[in-house]
Amino acid sequence: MRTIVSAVTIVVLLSSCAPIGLPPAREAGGAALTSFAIVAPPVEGVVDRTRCSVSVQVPWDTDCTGLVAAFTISGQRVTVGGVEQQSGITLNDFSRPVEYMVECADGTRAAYQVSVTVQPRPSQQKSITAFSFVQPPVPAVVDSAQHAISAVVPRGTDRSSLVARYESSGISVCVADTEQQSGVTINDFTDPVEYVVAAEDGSTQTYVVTVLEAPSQEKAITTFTIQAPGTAAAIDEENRIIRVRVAEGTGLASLVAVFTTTGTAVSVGGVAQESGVTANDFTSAVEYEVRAQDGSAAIYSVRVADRLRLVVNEIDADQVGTDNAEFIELYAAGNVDLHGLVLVLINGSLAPGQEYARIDLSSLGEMVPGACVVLAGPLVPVPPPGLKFTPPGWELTNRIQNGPADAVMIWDTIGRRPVDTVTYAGTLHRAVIAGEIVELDPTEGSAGAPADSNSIIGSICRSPNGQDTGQNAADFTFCPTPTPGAPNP
Ligand SMILES: [Ca+2]
Ligand SMILES: [Ca+2]
Ligand SMILES: [Ca+2]
Repeated sequence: MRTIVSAVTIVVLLSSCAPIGLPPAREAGGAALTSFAIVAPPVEGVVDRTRCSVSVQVPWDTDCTGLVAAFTISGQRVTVGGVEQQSGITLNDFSRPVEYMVECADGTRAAYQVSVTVQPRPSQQKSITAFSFVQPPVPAVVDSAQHAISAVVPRGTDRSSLVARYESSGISVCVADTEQQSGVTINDFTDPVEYVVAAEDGSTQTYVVTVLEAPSQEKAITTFTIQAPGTAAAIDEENRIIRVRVAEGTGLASLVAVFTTTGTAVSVGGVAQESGVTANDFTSAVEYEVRAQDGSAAIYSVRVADRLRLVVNEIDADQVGTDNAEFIELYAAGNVDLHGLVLVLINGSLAPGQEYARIDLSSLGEMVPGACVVLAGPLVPVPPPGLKFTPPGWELTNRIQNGPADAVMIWDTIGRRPVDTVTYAGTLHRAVIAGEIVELDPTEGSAGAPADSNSIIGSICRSPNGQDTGQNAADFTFCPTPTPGAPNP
């Protein structure tokens, strides 16, 4: 019986909050912890009277082994482990949950579990871990040790208005007190920019962002001429060949070039070149090396010629009956670069004579001494090593006028002067080449080459082969056997 009474008493005494280790119970009987705070550091606790618990969060650097609590109760007294507590005075070790037992005069009790948790230490992280630019999309190098960020943007980029995209472990990033938004905020990177990263703990780290413009790759020769009479030049930028014509008879062994360049230095055979000063031997092609700011180099081949040793060697303008196998044979007496040369056909029935066809020889490359090129349609066989070239439209008949007084001219579009002219079946002392306002004399000497024939097989040919005395009447004859691609008889 006594055992039963004791059990009932215990149940009544603990009718409010249950002791630690048992499920929480609702308050009853008036015993309650009504407020709870830690004195130093001063932190208010949260009292849950339903669960009979108190939770307190103290700063990360608080030593919880000896804290004083200030509290109020509804009841007579409070004990911890049997020790009566005095608000604002009694020290306790809160490194583990502490049970505050509130007792009323009537014997009812409530056990409150006080849990003090230490807030995590605020992060000190304040790194920039990635950095790039949005437009142009250029990555930057982040030097974590030096807190330096560097990027090279393409030449011509406006560095005064760039948007950076970055990743940071801090809580904020500022540039001159302006909080940054990755991928949004515009800054002027003309000079180095300081990015200040703030950590959660209030500390900061400055990164210096330096953006440089890529060095120039420019290394072009933009103008070129030679200090000599009658000079004309053409720069073939695609192939980096500069073709220069000087007056016939000009010595090539020591000529001074005048040029402009987008590079930083020009040299020939390792010798620095000064425009208008340095002389070179242009007897053969001279290689100009142009160095760019970025260190890269380009080589321009400069070819200077005082005359081009190319002649019209044979013309078959007229075949028996329909003219379906016309051809013009060109012969090189020296090395000839055909780029810039055209063959112009001139109608001598007008006064002055007028260009009626033009064949660009540029695509035929270079000829060696003794080589020949035959401009002909499909019915003209050209034995090797002769080179055949069929101009557009030459699969048709009647491409070459038969005279009287018609002419063909090799025209140098770079030097704007004739290389060789042949008037046949008469003379033509005045002709205008399309694009040129001057009248030219296609007849070398007082008489031209002979006429071709519509009734006899044959051609108009230089004889001996390739001979050029400057007198077409003397150099040409009527050959009864055409020899396209082969030496004339
Ligand atoms: Ca003809
Ligand atoms: Ca004919
Ligand atoms: Ca021939």
